[in-house]
Amino acid sequence: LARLVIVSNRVPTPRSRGAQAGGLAVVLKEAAPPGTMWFGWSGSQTARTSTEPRVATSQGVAYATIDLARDDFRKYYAGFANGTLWPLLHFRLGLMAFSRAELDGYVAVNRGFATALAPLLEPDHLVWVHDYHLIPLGAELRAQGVRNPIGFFLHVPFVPASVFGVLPCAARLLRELMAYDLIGLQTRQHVRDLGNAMAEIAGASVHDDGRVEAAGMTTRLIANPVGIDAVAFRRQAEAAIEGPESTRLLESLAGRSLIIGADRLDYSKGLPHRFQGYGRFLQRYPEHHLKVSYLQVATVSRDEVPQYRALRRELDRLAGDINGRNAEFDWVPLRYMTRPVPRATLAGFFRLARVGLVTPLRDGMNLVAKEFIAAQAEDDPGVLVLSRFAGAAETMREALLVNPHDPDEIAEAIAEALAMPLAERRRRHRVLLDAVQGVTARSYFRTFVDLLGETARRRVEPHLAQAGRRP
Ligand code: ADQ
Repeated sequence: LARLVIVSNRVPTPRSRGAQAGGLAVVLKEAAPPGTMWFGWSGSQTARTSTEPRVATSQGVAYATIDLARDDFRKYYAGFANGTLWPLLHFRLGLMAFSRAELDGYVAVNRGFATALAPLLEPDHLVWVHDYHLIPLGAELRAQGVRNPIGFFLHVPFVPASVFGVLPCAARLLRELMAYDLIGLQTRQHVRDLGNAMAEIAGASVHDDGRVEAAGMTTRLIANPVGIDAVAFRRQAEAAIEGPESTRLLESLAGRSLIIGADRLDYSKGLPHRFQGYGRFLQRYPEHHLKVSYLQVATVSRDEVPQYRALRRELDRLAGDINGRNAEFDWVPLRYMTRPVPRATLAGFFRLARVGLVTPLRDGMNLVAKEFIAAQAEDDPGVLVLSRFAGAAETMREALLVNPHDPDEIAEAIAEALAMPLAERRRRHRVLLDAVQGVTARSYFRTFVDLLGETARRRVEPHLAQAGRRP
C-alpha cells in the first residue's frame, strides 16, 4: 500500500497545538492515517532558508519542516500567495497587487520546498500538495527528477478565465499545474472554471471526464468537496455545552436568542457586510431589541498583510457604531472578539445559538457552515444563514441562502430565522445534517488518495518497471 506525503505551507506539528483557526489543518489532521509524512514550513523565519528538514514524529505521523528566510517568506507568503493569489481567487481584483519580485520569491520558496522534499521521497510515496501557496511545487519536484504520483488540492475557489487571465503569470501557473497527476477542487463550478482557464489561457484540451491535456502531459480535474467529522463535532458540542465557557455564555444571554458567527478575520468572509446586515436588522425589526445577542468571533489572521489590518480597523469602527446606536444600558447587541477561541469551545457556542451567520463573499467551501449544522440539537436546532457564494451552498440548499452583498437580505434572513417555527427548523436541519454527514474529512481524504493512486499507477508503473530504481 502506498504511503502518503502531505505538503502544505503550514504544518500543525505536535508543538504548534492549540486554537488554530484554519480549515486545512482541521481537515487533514482529522484524516491523516498513521505512516503519513507531513512536510512544510516550520513557522520560523531565519536569516537563510534551510533545505535540511527537521523531522518529529507523533502518533505515527512524521512532521518534516524547514525554516524560511525572512525575505523569501515575505515575498512568498504576504506577497504573492496572500497579496496576489488570495484576492484574485476570491474575485477581489481591486485588492490584488502584483510584483515580479514577489512572484520570483514565491517560485524560489517552492523550489526550496522541492529541494528539501525530494531526498525524503521513497518509491511507494504518494505526494499530495495543498493549496495556492504551492502551485509550482509539482513542476519543481518533476524538475528534480521526482516521478512519484503527485496530486494537488485547491482549498480556495477558482475564478472564471476572464478573471484569472488578469494575472500576468496566469499561463505559467496553469502550465505548472499540468505537472500534477490529479487536481482536486471543492465544487463543480470551480472545476468548470479551472478547465476553462486551462483551455483558454494555456491552450489545453479539456475533456468531459475531467482529463486535461497540454504539451504532451495529462492531468485530471475532480470536484472533491472537503468535509468534517460531523459525529465527532456533535459529541464535542454536547460535551462543551456542559463546560464553563458555554455556561458563562448562557448565563450572560439572560434568555436572549444567540446569533453567532466565527471566522478567520479575512476580507473574503464578508464581515463588514454581515455587520451592516445586522445593523439593518436592528433598524428594521425593533421588536427584536433586547431579545437577541450577536456574538462574532473573528480571530486575527495574516496580520502582516496590510489589507487585513485595514479590515480590522473597519470592523472596530462598525462594531462601535452598531453598539453606539443601538445599545441600552443593560444590552450590548453585538459582542465582537478577535481573540482565538478553541474549536471545542466554539462547538458548544454553536449548539447554544439560534442563528448561525456564515456569509462569506466567496469561499472555497466553508467548514463553519458544516460545523454549525453538526453541532445543533436535533430536537431544537438553530437556523443557518449561508452565503450563496460559499462552496458549501452547492449542497446545503436548505439553509437560508443569501447574497452577502445585500445587507437587507441578511437582515431579512436573520428575522426569518428567528421567527421560523420548530417543525420547519427540524425539517431543514435533518436535510442539512444528511448533506454534512454525507462527506466526511475521511471520505474526502480517501476519495482523493485512491484516485491519485489509480491515476498515477497508469502513468508511473511503466517508468518504475522499466527503470527499476527509486524515483
Ligand atoms: P478557511 O478560510 O480557514 O479555510 P473555513 O473553511 O471556514 O475557512 O475553516 C475554518 C476552520 O477554522 C473551521 O474548522 C473553524 O471552526 C475554525 N475557525 C474559524 N474561525 C475560528 C475562530 N475565530 N476561532 C477558532 N476556530 C475558528 C480554507 C478555505 C475554505 C475551506 C477550507 C478547507 O478558505 O473555503 O473550507 O480551507 O478546505
